[in-house]
Amino acid sequence: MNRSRAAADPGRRRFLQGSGAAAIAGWLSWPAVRANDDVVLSASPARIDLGAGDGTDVWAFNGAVPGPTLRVRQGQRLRARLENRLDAESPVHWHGIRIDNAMDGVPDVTQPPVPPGGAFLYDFHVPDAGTFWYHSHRFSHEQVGRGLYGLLVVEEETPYPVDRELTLVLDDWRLTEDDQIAGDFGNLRDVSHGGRLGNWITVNGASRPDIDVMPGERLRLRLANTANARIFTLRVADVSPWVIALDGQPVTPTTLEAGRVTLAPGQRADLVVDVTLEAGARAAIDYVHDRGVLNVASLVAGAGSAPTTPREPPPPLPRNPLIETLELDTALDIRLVMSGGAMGTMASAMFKGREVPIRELVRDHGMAWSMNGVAGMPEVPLFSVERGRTVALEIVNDTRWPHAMHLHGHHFRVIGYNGETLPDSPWRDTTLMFAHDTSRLAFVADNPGRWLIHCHMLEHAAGGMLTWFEVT
Ligand SMILES: [Cu+2]
Repeated sequence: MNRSRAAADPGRRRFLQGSGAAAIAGWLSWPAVRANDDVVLSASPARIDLGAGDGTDVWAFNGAVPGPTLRVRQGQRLRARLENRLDAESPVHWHGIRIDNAMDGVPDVTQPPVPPGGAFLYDFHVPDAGTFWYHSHRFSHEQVGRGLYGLLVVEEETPYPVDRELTLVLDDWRLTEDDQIAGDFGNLRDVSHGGRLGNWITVNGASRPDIDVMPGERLRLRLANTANARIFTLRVADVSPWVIALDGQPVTPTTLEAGRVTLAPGQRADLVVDVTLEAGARAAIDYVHDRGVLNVASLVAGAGSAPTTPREPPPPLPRNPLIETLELDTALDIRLVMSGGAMGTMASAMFKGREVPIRELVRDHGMAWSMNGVAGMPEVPLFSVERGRTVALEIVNDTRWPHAMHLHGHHFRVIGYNGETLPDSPWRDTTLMFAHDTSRLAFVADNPGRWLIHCHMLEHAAGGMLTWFEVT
């Protein structure tokens, strides 16, 4: 198989993956930074071992992929200085943090892009406890795809009652036959179809890692999907996980249906797992997809004689200080129609103030999607809303593709899907929508500033699927 075939046929290499599972040395010493003091995030090229061969050239924060896990206590202040040692502009976006607008990391919207050799100090309070992440927000489809991301863990004021917690950061790489990142970022096929799907899946930068656990212990697993486009449905076998939070926001603890949780790009889930395994037994964490099942990691029980029966259900996490009361009677009603993509019906879209036919959009501008008829970042906001008002945002997916819609600066509830009312769906910052579906979101616009709405399948955003709103 030559290099171009590997890129064109992501499935092939993926199934070649995992001739031997590697134990991660020093799993617990994964670089974590307690962010009480100032943190430096240095973005630079690095060579790391993804378990694919002799090493892969990536772009990394502090030389590692994922970058360091930043840990900060809820309500405290995080000061992180980005030092850009790349040959490209690279800001940092703090995904899911209800942040001061000036710190949101969107170039030309909330800050100037950080040039090569430049630096920027991100300095903000973290209002919500939970599992969040940070990543580049300039040419994200390339920069995140090359490895510029890490986790941000905001700890509850009172420690949650588990014995230990583990972070599991999933990624999907497109590697060539010589184990390097395929350079075909933003190619038209990826942009107009399902995004950049890779051929090498990693958990914490490793292929099929064995994760050491102790019989009888209770774990909190913090899962994050940092892939450009792959939707991960994960099955955690042989232990019965509970979900306690989604996208950083607490949910009523419930057992996972069929042991599965689906994470669209950008989404996170916090699970509680009781290690009901005998010493030496394994619990597989599998990626369930339409062509089968792929093991991506395993929990491996070490020696011990602790009880292996499940404990009582885990307690709920304390609520975060979101405004949860939605005033739907007086809400600002907004409709957002997404069009375009392969096999779509979009004939043209507005681009930089001009109506442009689809062929020209694609050929000359790399645009394949529109939102309310506009491809790419519009000059005027989708809507402007006074602070404190509820927004009801109906998103119509008039395309043949799923999308992972992400709002900056706010969490929302999906209050309806295809006309069905959803009375208690969780608070999220990213929601997965399937082809031709309509989703109704609602949130209180309580964070002043200019905020993006975009698809977190990063090729879709690069190909036009983004817009913005303003809270005044
Ligand atoms: Cu999309």
